[in-house]
Parts: sequence; C-alpha cells; structure tokens
Amino acid sequence: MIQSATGPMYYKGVYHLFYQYNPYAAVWGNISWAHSISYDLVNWIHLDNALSPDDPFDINGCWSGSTTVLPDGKPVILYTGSDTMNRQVQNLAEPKNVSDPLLREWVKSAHNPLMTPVDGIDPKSFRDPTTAWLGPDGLWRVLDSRSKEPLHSSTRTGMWECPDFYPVSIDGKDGVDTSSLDKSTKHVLKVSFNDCDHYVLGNYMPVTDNFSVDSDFLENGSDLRYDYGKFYASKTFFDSGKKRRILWGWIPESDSTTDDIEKGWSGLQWKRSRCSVPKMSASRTRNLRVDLYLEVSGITASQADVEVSFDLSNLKEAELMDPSWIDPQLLCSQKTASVRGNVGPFGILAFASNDLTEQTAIFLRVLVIRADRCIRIPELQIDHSIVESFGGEGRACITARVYPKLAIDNQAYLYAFNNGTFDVNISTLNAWSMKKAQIVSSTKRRKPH
Ligand code: DQQ
Repeated sequence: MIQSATGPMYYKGVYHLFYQYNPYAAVWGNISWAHSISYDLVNWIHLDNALSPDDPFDINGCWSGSTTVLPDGKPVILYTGSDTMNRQVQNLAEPKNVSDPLLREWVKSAHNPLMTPVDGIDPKSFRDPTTAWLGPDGLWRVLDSRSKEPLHSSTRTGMWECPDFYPVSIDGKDGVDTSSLDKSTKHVLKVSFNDCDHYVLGNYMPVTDNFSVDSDFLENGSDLRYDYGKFYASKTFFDSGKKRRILWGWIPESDSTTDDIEKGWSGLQWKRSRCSVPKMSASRTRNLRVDLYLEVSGITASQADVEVSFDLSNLKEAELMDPSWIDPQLLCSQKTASVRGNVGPFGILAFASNDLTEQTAIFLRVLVIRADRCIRIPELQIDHSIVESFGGEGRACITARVYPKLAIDNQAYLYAFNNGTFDVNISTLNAWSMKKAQIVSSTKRRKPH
C-alpha cells in the first residue's frame, strides 16, 4: 500500500520522492517512508526505505512529514512518529552521507522526539509537519495539524491533515522557494480533510507570523480545492533546478479493500505539472454529429494527454439551468453521459472497449446561464487507471479512478462523442501518446502479499 507523498524534493540534480508505504500488505499499517528517485520526474528508481518504524518514538508508524533543504544545502526530514503510547510526536532524520546524491541512508536524530503534544493538544491529532521556512529573525517555522496559536483555523471542518504552506509569485510564472521573503508573493495554505485538498490564498507577514486570507473558504464555503475527485494529502516542493513548484498527490483507490488485497496493491502517486515527455500528436477539427462516435486514433489511448475544444453554434437550443441544480456531482450522477440533452452531453470517451461496453465519459452538458460560444476541456490526462480532467481554464480539476477489464493497453480506445439533440463542432482536438515511464527497483523491496 502506498499513500501520501511525504517529502518530495530536488537535491543535487536528483528528484527524491518519499511516501507513506506498507511493505507488507495492500492495506494501511507498518507505515514506513518509501524512497524513490528520478532524474526527469518520469522514470523512477525505487531505493530502500528511508525510515522504518523501529524506535520508541515511531514504533507505531513513521507517518507523514516533509523535507527541508537547509541554507548549507543539507536536506533534513521532519516527520510524525506514532510512539509507544500511540502519541503523535515530531522527529528529525538526516542523511547518513550528504555527498551521496541518492541519499540512500537516513539517520534518526538522537534527540527524538523533538516535539511532543503539549497540554491542550490532542496527542492523536498532532501530526504532518510542513517544509520549514526561515523567518527574518533567523528562526525556523513549521506548521503542524494542531497548535495552540494556529496560523489559521476553522470552526467547521474538524482536524486538518498534511498542511502545506508556500509562497507563489504574483508577477510571474516561476516557482518561489518556501523561505522566500519576496514582497511580490502571496501564500497558499493547503489543508486536507473530507477526502479533499482545500486551499486558501492570503498574505503572510513573516515578522508577526500573521496570515490574513483573501477569502476564507472554510467559513464562507467558497471551497477552493486542488481537485474535486480522488486526490489527497498532497505536498509541493520547489524545484530549484527549473525554478518551478511541483505538486505531488496521492490518488486513493475507488475500489474495495477486498479488491486491493486481491490485486495486491493500493494507492498511486500523481504529479501535477507539465512534464516534458516526448509526445506524438494527432490533431483534427470536424463536425461532431449527434450519435457519432469519432475514434481518436494514432495514439496509445490507455496513456494519453488530450486537449479538446468545441464550437457551439446553437446555444439558443440549450436547456435552461434549473436553479435547484446546485450540486454538480449529484447532477452528473442523474444526468449521465447517456441521458440525452439538447446541447450535450458531448465530450470524450476514455478507456472505451471496442464494443463500448466499457467506457469512461468526460463530458459537457450545456445548461444556459450565459451564451459562451466556445467551451473547452482544456486538458485530459489518461493513464491506465486514472482520468484527470481540467475545466474552468485549468483552474478546476477532477481526478477519477477507473478499473477497466476490457479496455486495457492496446484494447483501450478513445472517442469523441455526442449524445445531444444538436450537432456540435470540434474546433480543436489534440491528443498525444504519453511515453511509458521506466520504474526499476534497486532494492530488495518486498512485494506486498
Ligand atoms: N496519513 C498519515 C498521516 C496523515 C494521513 C499516516 C494522511 O500522517 O495525516 O499514514 O492520509
């Protein structure tokens, strides 16, 4: 079983990914820090586990945490240990040999635990330290899931897991280092709860350690999420090599625990940022008649990147939006891709078997609020058992897990479809095959049974 990414980082030309891992089973338990490295964020090498639960301060699990690269360039791990009394305490670990760019061995500090839950803090809710950042006073700061003087809080949501707190530039696209005190930045506070990663934007004042949010989703419900599907306990890191911030998330399973035990694994790691993978593109524009299934051929449909936009010339025919339709997920579960509408449903069928008995529809149904001529699915990533689809000019994302039994590898097909009453035009449709990642193991990692 693998779960949340814990300490993604870039060090001496090597990308490191640490993540929650149960070496012995496809279900949660024996929680260790697995360690994989990459030179291009596409192909990976599994190394020996960085941390295992074998000390009093983490005997019941080496839980989530983060890595921080210190000013002298040395990386350190701060992680939560579940100790002999099942308290959640914060522990430090550092590389045994900083000159090893693969950082194959990690040593736990003799001073552990560094932080224990103080009075008034529930010892079972004191976890998941963030990447630390340096204040102007030369002192390090770190966020945890619980504090007597919280940076931000909510009366509505219950405990937050896996917080992440980082600056983003407001006048450029480059990533910013976590400790940056640059004035032209805003800060993102991401917290995980209710199976989703929620975030707020705000201004952080490092002198007073005050964070004033622009719009408090937690209290006014304007809920901003990284993903409205299966994406949880994510972590970002600053890639100083390419001056970008990269987001890693855990894609949980949608099947049952019994299925996971039967298939022998559970959980996937997913990186969200453009990766420069060689692509072959097939592009076409054309009329998408009603009841037409237009195959997108010439690509590996089981592992593809798709961009598609539609030109809607007959918006006046679109159905009226009923004001009671306020829950998009409920609406989509009722008005599925096979329920005919006026303008739509139309879109893409991923993981389609050649007889269409298996299919995963990523679709649009136009309900009149205002007459936008062009409507896009700006990006769709398809990867064996994951569909990641973006909308709202890329600001909204829904990630879903799919378990095809027929539409696998070269038996998977990709179609554009239209189950509406009126034709729509495809104004752009680009699709690329994604190169298969090479995953090798340089360790005697046990196969979960
Ligand atoms: N999983 C970890 C915790 C964290 C949770 C334990 C997130 O540290 O809060 O495996 O899924």
